[in-house]
Amino acid sequence: MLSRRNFVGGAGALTAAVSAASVSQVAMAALPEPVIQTRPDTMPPLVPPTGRPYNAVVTLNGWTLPWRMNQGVKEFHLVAEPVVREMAPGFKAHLWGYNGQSPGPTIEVVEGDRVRIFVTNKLGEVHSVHWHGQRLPNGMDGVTGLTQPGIPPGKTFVYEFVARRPGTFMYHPHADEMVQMAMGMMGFWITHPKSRHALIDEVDRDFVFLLNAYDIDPGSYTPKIMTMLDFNLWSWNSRIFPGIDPLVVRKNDKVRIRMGNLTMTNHPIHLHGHEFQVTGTDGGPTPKSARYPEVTTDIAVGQMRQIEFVADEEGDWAFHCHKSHHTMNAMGHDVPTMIGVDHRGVARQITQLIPDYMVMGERGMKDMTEMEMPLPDNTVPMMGGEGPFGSVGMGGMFSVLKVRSGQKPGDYSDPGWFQHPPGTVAYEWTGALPDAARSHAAGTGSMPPRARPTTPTEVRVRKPAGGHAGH
Ligand SMILES: [Cu+2]
Repeated sequence: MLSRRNFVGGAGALTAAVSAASVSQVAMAALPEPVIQTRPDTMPPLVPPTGRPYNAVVTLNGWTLPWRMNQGVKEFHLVAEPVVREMAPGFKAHLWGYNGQSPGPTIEVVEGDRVRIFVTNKLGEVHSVHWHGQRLPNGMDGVTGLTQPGIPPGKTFVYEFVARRPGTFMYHPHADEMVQMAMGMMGFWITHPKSRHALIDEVDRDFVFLLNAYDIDPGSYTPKIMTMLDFNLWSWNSRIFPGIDPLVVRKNDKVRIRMGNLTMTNHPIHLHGHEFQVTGTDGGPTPKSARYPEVTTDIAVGQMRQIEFVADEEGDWAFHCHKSHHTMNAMGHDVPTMIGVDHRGVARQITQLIPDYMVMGERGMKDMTEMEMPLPDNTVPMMGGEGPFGSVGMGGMFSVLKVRSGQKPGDYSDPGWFQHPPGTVAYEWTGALPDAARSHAAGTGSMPPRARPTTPTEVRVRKPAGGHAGH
């Protein structure tokens, strides 16, 4: 279990990795041994064993990179390499990432820390890492060709700077950007404040994840890197629902969620049951006078948004991107609209030729979540996850905020489905249904038409198949 490639087996194993701080002088002169994580589980917060204390974050379906202290410098070792990421149970993608995973591990430091990051390039082409949003010497900014030569395959470069301002940052390649980011290379960086900060509250739970997107044909493993807009997998930390872990909190916890968008489109992220405030952006903490309550915040391309709320309503609350195509998995995007089309006669004729032919979509597409459709190997249905009341007709950028009064402080384990108090679940009306009174007035508009149309018109539209671009 604790092999070199998989020795981050839990909080204990992480601590063992970090205690490399007590190694010999000879070893300290060498590179810190890279820590590799191959599991897609949400790891418990990495409580800092050395350096200044802070309240560690939890990376959704991810982990924090251990470090060692070397004469007052925090040393990390990132390895850029091809990885296999389980995006959901039954579906693995061949991506590029860092230290065994896409996204790479979260890096956590404290304001004022001097940080040294060794980056080893195990890709087949040049690489560099840009520390998105950080104040640092220009030559440490990681832009290939502009501020440094690309890191050649097989070589290791060193980045070193002081984490000057507290906040939430990202890291990603600035070498062959289109390809390397489409392949999943990115990660989160948290700089905790060194002392109490007027604009950075202490919270009980602090979650982080990246919004990313892939175009992987059903049955294949490698993203199509030339895709610009029409992605078919919308993911959080390279996981898609039902593969994304729930965000588990204790009732009345103060919760912070930090989300960074490294896709090619914006994502309006929506939380049910609570109002939150945006308390920080890539630029730093938001002044209190500029905060206001929201239930959705739009995260533009290349942006980070940090939201906070008190989780004071018990239940299983949906938390998702509000672009409905982004809560779909592969195969949900390029199908003609069949609503209202009666194709029973055609179906009968086709069935004589193709016995397995299925009529789909004429009542909507939710039926497809229950249909036993043969799927190619290595893919997931376009939507679906089994809830306590049946299929949840969504995939992609969707998870659940689970608020429980019985959850122990620091316990992130899944408490199961919410047990609703009697009489608090929507129910079927079985009484009589009176006819609704309907208005038949067409309305007048702001100006009367010059003449009445002589023939009544009803537009009948059948959407053409294909040619569906962008979301
Ligand atoms: Cu979205």
